[in-house]
Amino acid sequence: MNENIADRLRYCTTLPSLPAVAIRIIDLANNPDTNMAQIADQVALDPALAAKFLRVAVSPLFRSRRATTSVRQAVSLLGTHGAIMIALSFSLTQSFRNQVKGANVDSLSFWRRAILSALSARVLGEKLGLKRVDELFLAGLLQDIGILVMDVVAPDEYAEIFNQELDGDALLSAEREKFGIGHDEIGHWLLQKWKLPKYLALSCLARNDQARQAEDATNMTSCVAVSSYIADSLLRHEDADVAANTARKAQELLGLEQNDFSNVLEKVMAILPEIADLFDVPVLSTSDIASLMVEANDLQLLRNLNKSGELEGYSQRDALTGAHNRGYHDTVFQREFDLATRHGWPLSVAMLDLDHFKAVNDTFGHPAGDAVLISVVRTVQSQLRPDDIFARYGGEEFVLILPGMPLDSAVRLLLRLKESIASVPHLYQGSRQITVTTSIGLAAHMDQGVQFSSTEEMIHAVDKSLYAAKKAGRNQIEIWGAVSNQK
Ligand code: GH3
Ligand code: MG
Ligand code: MG
Repeated sequence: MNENIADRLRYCTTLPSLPAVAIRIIDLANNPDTNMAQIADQVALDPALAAKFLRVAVSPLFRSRRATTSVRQAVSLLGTHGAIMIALSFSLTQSFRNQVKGANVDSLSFWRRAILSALSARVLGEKLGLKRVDELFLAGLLQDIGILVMDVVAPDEYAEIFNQELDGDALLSAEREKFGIGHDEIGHWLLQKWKLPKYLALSCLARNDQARQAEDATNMTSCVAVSSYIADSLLRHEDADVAANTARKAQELLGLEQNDFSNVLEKVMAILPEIADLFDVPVLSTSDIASLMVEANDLQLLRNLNKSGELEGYSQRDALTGAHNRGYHDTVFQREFDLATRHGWPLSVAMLDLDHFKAVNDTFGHPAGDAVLISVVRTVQSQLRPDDIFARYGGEEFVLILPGMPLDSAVRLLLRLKESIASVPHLYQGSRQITVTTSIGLAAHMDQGVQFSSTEEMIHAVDKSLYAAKKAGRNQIEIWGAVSNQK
């Protein structure tokens, strides 16, 4: 540890200390023979804590509809482990909020972040089916506790950094630059000193990739890391980069796909008001929560609208082929593009243009051409997922929107589509067989380092790639970025 800070910590007389009740509860936590009655007795000694317990037991975290009137009942409902974690969450929060009053960091913004991380860590754990979700709550809550320590040992210098409201990573690097150490290591040191279980202390280092790997961290630590990114993105939700980074981390560290991830956000938002109230921390205003709910719901809502066909009164379908029409395409493309940009989800878009289609008309007649168009649409649609959008863009040009699909999967899908279009003998008047081939241009947004600035820019790229596919001899796929078509 940085010597200067280590000295300050050693001689600091104003470091937050553990409240008596927390010390006894940590002892209970470290003793495998602890029983529920012992915990209930400790909690009952502290009337404020006991009152919290009764409220937690009926909160949405535990979804209990049983009226709980005694601390013993509450403890048995929460289980030994749950009760210990809840007791520590409250007693530590309470004592810190009372003790660290004189310091300079904006304490409300600290606790706001702590509560968001705690709840997010817990909800992530539930989503992943982890058993120790109460521990996750406490781990999320305490992961940035080192901030309060830095604030006590170096009040003026530290507040200067903290009150800039940087996101988690930026804060850590600003600390390292100024003090040679980050609040993550200091928190880790403090929780060890307090003899909290090792995995709780380790949660302070969750955001540090190297420490996480070196310490042989569990899924729990990764949940805590992602919870901290979620807190960043909820507190700075107008910043699309932060949101995109969070979704990426959830994917990278926990393998959470976009739908699961938006469920997590939805759930956090739904429970947040009550938890914030329990901890007496005004986390976000009601209107903030409302707008966040809208963002988290965007995707689901869009999907539902797709299914019920109510998208803003558009007539969605092309009369000849039954594919989606251009107007519908434009609306959906814009929404999917915005969602992908905000959350960092990949979005692949392809444009398909049938080859030498004029010749089909000239050879077999216009009605035969129509029949081929219908048959091509049917062939493609039968191979798509429910959320994919296949729209007729113009005459014999189609656009395929593939939400959440990275480039390599899109290439595989399009190769299959290209082959099946070419191999289907499109029937006309029951007997005439017509075959056609397709040229395809493809681009992926928010994948492999490619990010377009607008739908126009993206569709232009797709169109350019299609043109390159035609020029290269037709019946092939060109990928934006992979060839010399980027001018
Ligand atoms: P390529 O794309 O390979 O360069 O050649 P192409 O012959 O397909 O050229 P282009 O895309 O310029 O021509 C499109 C043709 O598609 C012209 C038009 O007659 C035909 N077409 C457009 N819409 C329809 C339609 O609704 N029904 C029929 N039968 N033909 C259509
Ligand atoms: Mg064309
Ligand atoms: Mg054509």
